[in-house]
Amino acid sequence: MPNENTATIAAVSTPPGEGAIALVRLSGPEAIAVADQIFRGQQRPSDAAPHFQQLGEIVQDKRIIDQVLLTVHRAPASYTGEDVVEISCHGGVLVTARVWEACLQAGARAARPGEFTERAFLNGKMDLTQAEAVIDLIRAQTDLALRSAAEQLEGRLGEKITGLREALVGLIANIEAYIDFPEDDIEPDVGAAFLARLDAIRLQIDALLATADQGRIFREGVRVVIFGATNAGKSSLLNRLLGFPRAIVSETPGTTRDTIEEVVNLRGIALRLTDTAGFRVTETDAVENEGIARTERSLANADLVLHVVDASAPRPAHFGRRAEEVPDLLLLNKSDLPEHSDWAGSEALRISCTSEDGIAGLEDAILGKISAQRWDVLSAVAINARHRDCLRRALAACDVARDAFTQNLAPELVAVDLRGALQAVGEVVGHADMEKILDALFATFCIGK
Ligand SMILES: Nc1nc2c(ncn2[C@@H]2O[C@H](COP(=O)(O)OP(=O)(O)OP(=O)(O)O)[C@@H](O)[C@H]2O)c(=O)[nH]1
Ligand SMILES: [Mg+2]
Repeated sequence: MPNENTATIAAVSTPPGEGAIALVRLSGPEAIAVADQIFRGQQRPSDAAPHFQQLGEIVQDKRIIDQVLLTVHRAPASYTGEDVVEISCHGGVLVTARVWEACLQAGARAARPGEFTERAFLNGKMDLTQAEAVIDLIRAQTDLALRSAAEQLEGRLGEKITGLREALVGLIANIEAYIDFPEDDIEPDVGAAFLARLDAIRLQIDALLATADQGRIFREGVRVVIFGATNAGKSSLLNRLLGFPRAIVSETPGTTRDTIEEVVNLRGIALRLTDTAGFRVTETDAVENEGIARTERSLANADLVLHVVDASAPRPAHFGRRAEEVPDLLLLNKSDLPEHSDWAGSEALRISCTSEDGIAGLEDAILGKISAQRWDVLSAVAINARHRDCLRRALAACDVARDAFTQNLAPELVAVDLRGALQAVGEVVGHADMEKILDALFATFCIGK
């Protein structure tokens, strides 16, 4: 029984359903031998030149299953770093399943989700951030998300992490020199230089941590919550921005009782729009109270709030009640009707969901608000929740190291904390081979005494 991680695996790599072609992929030491058993063409796969396609047939129990194109990639020059065989067959659901089953019968086992990419990582073909980027790339819903994932796949985040690790290793080497020579006190200017380097590292980690919101926004979209009194036209606005009648609109106040969420692509940026139950002050039934509780929860997690009011009606009693910690846009809706005198002189955007007046201006205003945030929507490096966890631990360890150093604690203690930081930073890219890098670096490191 071959080891779990070295077994030859097979999977249908294209999505299920009917298509012109489908791809069945094999990876592992026996991939080419499996292909030899089931493929009949001019050349046996084991004799075929790598990366060239050849036409042939998949045969099982002497019956032809399909005519296919087959490509052999030999280790390590393949996606997974192992021998890989790719079979492009016709895209019928049944045909594809039969080709895949033929692979299994010839000795491969069914691949788990993500197992090809996992092997690429295990074989050093990519770091963990790149493996994660493959998933993001597949799931990207907007151009920006796609670009961010593509840049991560190229290793931009990985490079930044490598830079951080090298800087930390340099610092550790520096401090360990004093462990080896305990009779030497750390001179003040050396100490100041050490702190400056440590602070530079802390700043870099901080800058990466600041991209976490941006990463969430790339992956999930900007959370935009439509809020306001009942009947103000919130659901009408959701429908207008979506371009189709998703939510029920009616003149009865309290129409929307639950939150409704939809994603729109606003010029390349995904907006996760939430329509909420309207706010009213009078005591209402339990369902409506639950709806309002949900509204409050949505508001608590919002990146941007669109506060809709009916401009033809007086200013509602709750108006201005919300604390302003989340950026919001005040929208005077129903601008097609005569405006109530309460709104005279207001600078707020005037829109009409009925006539569509002001909607283009609203889109500009939403994009303006988004670009004014800390998120730099045009810089594509962005971390995910796992990276954030590692980097937070790294930053905390650097802070402890800094305190230990400024309190003149033993250099061993400082080194332990810095190693902790190095370990945590390394986890971002999936490295734990700290000793190896340290050894390599120490080999070239001159104590200079
Ligand atoms: N004249 C005019 N009427 C509008 C406009 N926008 C919405 N309405 C009307 O206002 C009423 C309420 O609209 P909704 O979109 O259901 O309002 P809502 O804020 O979602 O209301 P609740 O879900 O009850 O909180 C409906 O009769 C809409 O047709 C507008 O721009 N102009
Ligand atoms: Mg509504």
